[in-house]
Amino acid sequence: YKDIEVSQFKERHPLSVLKRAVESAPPTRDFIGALRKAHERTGLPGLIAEVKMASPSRGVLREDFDPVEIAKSYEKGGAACLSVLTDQKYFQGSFENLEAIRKAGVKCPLLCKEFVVDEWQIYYARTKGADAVLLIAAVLSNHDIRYMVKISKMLGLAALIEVHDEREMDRVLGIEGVELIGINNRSLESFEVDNSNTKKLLEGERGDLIRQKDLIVVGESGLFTPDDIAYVQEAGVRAVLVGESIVKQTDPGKGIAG
Ligand code: IGP
Repeated sequence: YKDIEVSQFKERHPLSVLKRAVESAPPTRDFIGALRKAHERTGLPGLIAEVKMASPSRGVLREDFDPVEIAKSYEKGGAACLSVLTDQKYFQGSFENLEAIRKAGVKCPLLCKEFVVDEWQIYYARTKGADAVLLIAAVLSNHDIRYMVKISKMLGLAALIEVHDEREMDRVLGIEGVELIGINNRSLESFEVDNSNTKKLLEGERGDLIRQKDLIVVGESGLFTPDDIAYVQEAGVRAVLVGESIVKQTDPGKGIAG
């Protein structure tokens, strides 16, 4: 993911124009609050259900992909929040999908799933209806994360900071303003999934610090069965991010219950 290109878009929508658009944009919804509430209400991890057409490891996930229908179905099925892939290059997503879901009257808070490397993308996401953005520790410096968390908050967006290993977790735990951390169980290099990664990163002093700071941790990727969910819950997550296993169901909302 080192060749992320934002320049063409940027020319079409200069930052100065986006800043003005943000001023008149409707208020955002409370992404973290929705996860907390779902967890408190059910005692189970709050679900972030992902609207994803394709992935580099699995190819096209469903031929009849209709982002708005899937989003509505997730909401009906009880998802706390939704994640919408906007990355085009690897996931065949789009900002149009994000905007269409928002405009269709879906009330769940929306995470913009994009490889953010430039603050411009955060402003753009805000104008397209996002309530949260993803920041991947593996591609950003500590300085960038701190700065982008600040920009996100200023725009009323939550920031989900994604980590893969102990080093990234320790970096992120030291950054002021971080409230929501995602542990990705899929390696960005090999695409292998290992749920014990979540457990490993939440053990011992790291887990203590996370509880002390009352951070919300999201278990991400490769979660398919109720046992998988129970396992990461036991490890200490209060939310999960699920894509493939539910997007593929005939009725994605019903897939949540299963
Ligand atoms: C969902 P899965 O295995 O349930 O489809 O995974 C989500 O975790 C995954 O899509 C993801 C992702 C990312 C995609 C996690 N982090 C960063 C793109 C970029």
